[in-house]
Amino acid sequence: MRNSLVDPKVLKKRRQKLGEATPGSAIVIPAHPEFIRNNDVHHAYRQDSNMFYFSGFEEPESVMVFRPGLDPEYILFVREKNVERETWDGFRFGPDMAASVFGADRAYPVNDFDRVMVDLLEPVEKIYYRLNWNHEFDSRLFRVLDSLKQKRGRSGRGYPPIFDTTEILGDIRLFKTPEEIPLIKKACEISSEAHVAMMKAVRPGVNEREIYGKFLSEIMKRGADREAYGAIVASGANATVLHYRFNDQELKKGELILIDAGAEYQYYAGDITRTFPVNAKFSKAQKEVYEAVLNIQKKMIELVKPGIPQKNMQEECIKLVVQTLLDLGFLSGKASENIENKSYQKYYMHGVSHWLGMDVHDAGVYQYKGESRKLEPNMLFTIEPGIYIPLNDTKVPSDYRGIGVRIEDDVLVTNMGAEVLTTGAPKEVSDLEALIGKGN
Ligand SMILES: [Mn+2]
Repeated sequence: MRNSLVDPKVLKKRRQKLGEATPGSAIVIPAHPEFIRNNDVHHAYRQDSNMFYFSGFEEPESVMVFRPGLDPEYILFVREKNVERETWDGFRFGPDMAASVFGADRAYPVNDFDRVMVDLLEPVEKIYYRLNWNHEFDSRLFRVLDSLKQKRGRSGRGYPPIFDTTEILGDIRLFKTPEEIPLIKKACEISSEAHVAMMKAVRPGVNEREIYGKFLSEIMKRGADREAYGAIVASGANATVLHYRFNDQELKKGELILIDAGAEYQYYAGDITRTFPVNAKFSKAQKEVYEAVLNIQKKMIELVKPGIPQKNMQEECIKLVVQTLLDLGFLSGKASENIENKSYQKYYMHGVSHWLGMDVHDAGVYQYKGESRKLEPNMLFTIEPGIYIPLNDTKVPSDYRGIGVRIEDDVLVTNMGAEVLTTGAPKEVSDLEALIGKGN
């Protein structure tokens, strides 16, 4: 007998919160699609974050339906038990066990979805469903809606309206609960420790790919399920390519290496970037840029406290980056003009922060009732300023060209300010220089 990874009482509380926000409706969340038809190869399956957050159910092909206030209120559609298929694909709960383990009022075989769903939707006024996300399921739901319309006949009710779930579910997931925070801390801790291991492994002559392999091995060793996103291991001027994904160059003496990598632990993502010299010693130019970015990052962390509009983070970051670029002599003129004409975008062109959680770019809106969302306790996000100097930028002295620095930590808003969850990965120059290349 297997258990739910998440305490069913916790799942129930999450659904209650969902019900308060969606009276008179049915919320429909399908499992993440299974991409096994691709060359007959099975890929590691990960449940859809919303499905997992509200149901805890990890099997593919399943669907959760929640009808706040109605009976049955919480319904699961799951694969039937099948001895032969289970020999191939592993254990299945089946409807009866799924209902009792995961606390559903009713559970049906997913093959009965079309038929049962018409009856389940009959009394609701509206549906919450994420359209254009899972196309196969879209078609399935539309078929059900057609049957429903026919069943309703000329009652004047017709199709129920469909509302997008993104905001309403994101609004719940945005606030991390006491059960989530230890898992998030663990994901951050595993990620931090793997970064330290990579620092120790970095030296001239090693390939980016080997460092990436080190990361995967270190996070797996510590119980991670997978990497939380495709890691970036970028040495030299590769670091100025924001979404560098080749990870195949040899590390060279005199270059920096930028590593953006995070572990996923029980569905929670860590997201860390560190930048440091391949040969354990920053050059004068590298150190200047690095310490400038570190300074910006620390000032941004100090800004974090409840009540601050989220958009202030980006605005403050741009101000700090522009001042830094003026100090370095890479930009000229007035700070306000450079902010106005966006000249800084040549050196800094991405967002400084994103929500973090079960998804690396986690659910949750940034605008709320037409205004920037204000920070509140238990929100979790990254702070990741960077400066990237193009290799061919003849406006800057040659020893600065091709330097790319980003420093990223994961930050939880507390009642007082911020708790940095990724302090296990050093970022001070002296700490880095003492660690790099010191492994076997
Ligand atoms: Mn990030």
